[in-house]
Amino acid sequence: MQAEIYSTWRHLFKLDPDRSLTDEALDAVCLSGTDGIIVGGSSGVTYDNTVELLSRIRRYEVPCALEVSDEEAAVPGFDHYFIPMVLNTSRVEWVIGRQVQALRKFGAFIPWQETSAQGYLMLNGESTAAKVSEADTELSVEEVEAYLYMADRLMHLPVVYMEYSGMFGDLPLVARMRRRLQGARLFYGGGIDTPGKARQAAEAAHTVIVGNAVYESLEQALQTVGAVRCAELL
Ligand code: 1GP
Repeated sequence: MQAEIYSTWRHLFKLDPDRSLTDEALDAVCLSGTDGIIVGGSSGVTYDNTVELLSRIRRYEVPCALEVSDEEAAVPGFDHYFIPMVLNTSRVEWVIGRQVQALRKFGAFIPWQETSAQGYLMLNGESTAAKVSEADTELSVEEVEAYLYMADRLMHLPVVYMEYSGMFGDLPLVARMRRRLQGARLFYGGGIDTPGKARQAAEAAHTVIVGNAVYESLEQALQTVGAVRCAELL
């Protein structure tokens, strides 16, 4: 079996189709040396704004993946597709419900070779994604560990995403969880807005994702690429 495109990705920028980014800023992001770009957002993502962002990113060589959180915004032409499944919610629609609905419509057209599930663990109760999915973010270490075992050992998900979106997370916990994984790749996202935080995250997780900083402090965001490049897993 061929290795997935993301199996060597250490640094990613996440761009939100519902937020505006100037051509200059997009140019800097795409030429930054990042391993890839994930397109995705928690609200306001449509087919049209996703197509528009993809067409702008496609002027560059950087690999580009789509996180499909709404079937309406499933746009062809990306290098890879991630299908999020929220693990720590009691609302089944966010675990498999919406995904099954989408598969009923589009199952026959999905490029399976380029599609991977992501087991999301929402860890910031204040984030839009956690609120929308009604995630139970108040988890003990043992509970986080149990979710990780569920995702990695029982469900064999290829990616587990510790999502702190908007806040810098508990990196020692992230590192500890990464060491538990046998097959899954650990994605970490949340609050990375300096090279120092990027380095810490890259020492803990296989892949680090920088989102908000692109829009709030671009210069610092760009510096996270080099910081991750120099970091080694602890
Ligand atoms: C969001 O995990 C990403 O889905 C990145 O988080 O926006 O806090 O960088 P930030």
